[in-house]
Amino acid sequence: EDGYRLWLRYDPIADQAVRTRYQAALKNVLMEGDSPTLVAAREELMEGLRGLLDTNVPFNPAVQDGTLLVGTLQTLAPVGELNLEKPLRQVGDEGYLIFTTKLKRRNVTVVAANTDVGVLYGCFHLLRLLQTHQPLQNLNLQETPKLDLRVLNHWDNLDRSVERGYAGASLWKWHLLPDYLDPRYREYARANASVGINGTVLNNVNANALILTEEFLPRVAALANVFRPYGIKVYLSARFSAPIEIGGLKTADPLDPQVQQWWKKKVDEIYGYIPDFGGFLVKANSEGQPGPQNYNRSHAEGANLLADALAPHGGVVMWRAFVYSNEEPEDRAKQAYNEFVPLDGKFRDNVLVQVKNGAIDFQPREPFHPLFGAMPNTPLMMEFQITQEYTGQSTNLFYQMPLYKETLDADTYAKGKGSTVAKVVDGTLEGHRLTGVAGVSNIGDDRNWTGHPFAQSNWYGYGRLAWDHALTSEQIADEWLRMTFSNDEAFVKPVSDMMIASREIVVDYMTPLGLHHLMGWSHHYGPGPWVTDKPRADWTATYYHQADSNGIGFDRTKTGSDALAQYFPPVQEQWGDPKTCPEEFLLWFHHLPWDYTTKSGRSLWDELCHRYYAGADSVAWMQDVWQQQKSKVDADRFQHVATLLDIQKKEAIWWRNACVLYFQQFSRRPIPDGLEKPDRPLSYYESLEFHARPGN
Ligand code: BDP
Repeated sequence: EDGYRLWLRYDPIADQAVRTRYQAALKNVLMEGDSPTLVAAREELMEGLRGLLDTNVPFNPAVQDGTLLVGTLQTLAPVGELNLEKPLRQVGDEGYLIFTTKLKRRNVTVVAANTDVGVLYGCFHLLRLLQTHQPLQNLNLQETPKLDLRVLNHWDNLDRSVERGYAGASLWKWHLLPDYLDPRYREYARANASVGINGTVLNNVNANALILTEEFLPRVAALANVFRPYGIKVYLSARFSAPIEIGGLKTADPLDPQVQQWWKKKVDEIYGYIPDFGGFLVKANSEGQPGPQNYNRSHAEGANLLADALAPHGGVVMWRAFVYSNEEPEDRAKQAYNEFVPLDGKFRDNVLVQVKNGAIDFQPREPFHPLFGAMPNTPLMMEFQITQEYTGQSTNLFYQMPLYKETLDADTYAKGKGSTVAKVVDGTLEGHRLTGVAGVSNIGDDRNWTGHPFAQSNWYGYGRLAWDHALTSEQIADEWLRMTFSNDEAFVKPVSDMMIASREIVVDYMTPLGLHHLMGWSHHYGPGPWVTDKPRADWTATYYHQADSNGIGFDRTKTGSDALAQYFPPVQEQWGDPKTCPEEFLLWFHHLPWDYTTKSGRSLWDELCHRYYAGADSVAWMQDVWQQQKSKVDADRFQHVATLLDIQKKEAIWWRNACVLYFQQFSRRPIPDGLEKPDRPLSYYESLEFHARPGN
């Protein structure tokens, strides 16, 4: 049991009663059509049903009681009166219906869609019902994804290193492509399709232009061919200066006709290899990457250059808003908004601006990015970071759905109450047709794909939320646990509770009360609240926590950077007053004295200590919860998770001790009674070097 099968485990259902019920409901399968996607769907069903039901389920019999009919309008039409036209009109290109009905007086189950990929998604859903032991009677499900582009962003380099990757090397074996197709490519595609992910950006946003050359394009095309039957389009990160680096031009100026011509030809060439190529993701004028500003052009002019080249082929540009100026700004949190809001309405129709969930950088907690709601004329694509750069890398159990949901459910008030970030992103607030979400992949060539066995839940959950952001964190944890480990209620409930709690626990021992950017220098592993005096102030920790003898926190109100002014008035009002600001964002927006009274009645210093200790103690609770599952989980995965929780416990104490001792220099107050004192001095924590740290 090495986790290789992810959540797509089709072992026989152990509960005899459940299995017998399913065997009666699904006796055989009627499924016509031989497109690659329908073949993939059929294979999945065959494998899934044979495995889960532990019996041979014949395909293509005459309709009888217990027949499963699967297909599109065209392939199901000859079967007779299913009346699919009207309901199918509601589900769109990727949606599907799953329902039970009577046909020729027989009880049948139907999976129907408008397209082959809709059928595939429907099959995965049906299998999920079985894997999670859901009843199959009286089904009447209608599913449509809420977002169009549901994309993974791989930060994979061409040498197979993965930026901020903690699960081994890149899956893409460029040196063996296009000839050798590693079987994992198909497994990857299956896993993505099973949750509805329909796009993948293969290479790092810090892009190497070589990916766009004829050396690499046939290799990209080979991957695209494997992914296509699973409904997955391939995209590439484009380096803005590619016309110079691989095109031999002297400039990459977006208004230069030669540059425009070069991109048009390059894009035509790409479509020659990959007829359904998705488009480009671009990081420009950000952290040293080249961009239009090198030529005094705007981000819109840069994005439109690529958009014009892609438009004839139906491709899109995902232009990242993760920018902060080369001159040190007064508050990095304000930069993206300042640069992008004036460009609203200036982007072509096939451009999405891709915005990180928060304005700094994927911290354990950030308030939603102020750009959401502030660019009504531009489709904004959400970017989440699935890989755990700032949230414990591959050693900490951190279930991210509560983080994603917190952002998606946040109210921007852009058009009055109820203008949630989710509505901005899904296009319903401003009526956008093009919508999407990106997740920075946590996948590598580790045998279990994601390093930490529970990190699989973040890949799974990201996909599920990308499909339907109305799902709850609890629903997703429940599904994933049942599919990945066990349907035993005595297992699912406590472990789900642990997953849900894990987010707040990590926040507490890393960055409680709205603190942020306290991590170790450069590798971002472990605590580094002392990080200071670096090439840029806004890469240090001291810049963000501002601790001094008076207090702690970044003043983003009018008396400080006034970043709050970028939010709509009701948000400003609530967050602008420390009394009404949610405590989880307190020190994000306010610099407060050490004796400030928090909601618990404790002083700010005591509360800070209390949070750090509560966070670290709660990891011991997670260890207990897991230990109680020993008899319910296979020994391999049980032990792997148990050991990682032991490591997490040590790391939580490390974070706690380092941060509390560091801030104590400024607060000059004792660690409250009853809390165990750190066993080493601050200097010890400051001296730690991590040569053995994971990833890069
Ligand atoms: C930061 C990472 C860096 C990425 C950058 C980005 O530290 O490796 O290149 O974000 O998103 O989180 O472009």
